[in-house]
Amino acid sequence: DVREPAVTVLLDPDWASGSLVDDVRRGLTRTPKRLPPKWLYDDEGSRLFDAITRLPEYYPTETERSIIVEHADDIVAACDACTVVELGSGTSDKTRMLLDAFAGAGRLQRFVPVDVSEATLRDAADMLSRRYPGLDVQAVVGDFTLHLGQLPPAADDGRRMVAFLGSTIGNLYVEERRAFLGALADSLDDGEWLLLGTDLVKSVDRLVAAYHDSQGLTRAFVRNSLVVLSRELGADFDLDAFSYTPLWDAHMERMDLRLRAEMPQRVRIPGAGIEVELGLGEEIHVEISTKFRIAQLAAELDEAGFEVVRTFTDAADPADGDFALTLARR
Ligand code: AVJ
Repeated sequence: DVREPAVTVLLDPDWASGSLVDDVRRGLTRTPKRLPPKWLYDDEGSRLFDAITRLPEYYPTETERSIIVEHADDIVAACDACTVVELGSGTSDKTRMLLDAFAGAGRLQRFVPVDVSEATLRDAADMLSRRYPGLDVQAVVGDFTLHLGQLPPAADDGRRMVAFLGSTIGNLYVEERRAFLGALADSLDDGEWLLLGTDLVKSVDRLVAAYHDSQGLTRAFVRNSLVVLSRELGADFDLDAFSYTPLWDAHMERMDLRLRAEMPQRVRIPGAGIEVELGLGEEIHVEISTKFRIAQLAAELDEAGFEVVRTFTDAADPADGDFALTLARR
């Protein structure tokens, strides 16, 4: 029996416009200028990101997929969850392999995809309801930085596993990451689970190549943030006057993706009611992509109230892996 998915909308209808205006006002009037990466994913940005994940230089997506393929059964066997929550679920593409493993073990009762895009979420929820007859799909239209306290409970007083894949956590600054992990731990009960995907520190050459691809897709993806501001807020950026400069921050161990003004300019952003000045060479920080070390990650999880149970990577010695999937228990 195919069950109709339930969809709970936690975002206000004007969430996108309201928080874009707030973020632009705050981000472009501070020094250095900064735009939060969530605004990269409009339709065009999502399409570009999808193309990036298929580039030979961009190893994280395929590597994470291979770890899930290899270890989905181990993950299911190592935890006792019957409900899977996925933060930033999108099309739930990689998660399907995980859900297959839970279903194969007879333990899949409820799936809770959480995403800001209602249309994508409804499509994914319908698809998954048909794929797993009897599965209780409780989709949540929400922002995982705002709504962790309102996640649906596990089915039948069981336990949940929150999957946060794709190294999306690497987009958060250190203090945001600490707040996020703390809030996530607070939102779970003792004994519930986290499955966290993180990209690992590796050679600078490979990291830079992954964010400076030869086809220019990453540059287009990062520049699209200015296109979004032009369309949504009427901003008059001179788009051709920005160069893309990805750099490896060796101290913070993160890729730092910025746009640099190659001509000084004054930009009007009527939708946000501001005008901003950009000096020659001034940069807008668009995204960070933090790379992790397994021991440091375990320490951060521990500090947030999680205990690492198992770490899966794509290498025989986890320390040599390109990407990690960490299973942790609250
Ligand atoms: C989706 C945040 C994991 O940081 O690698 C890819 C985004 N930005 N290329 C990443 C991204 C530029 C990606 N995450």
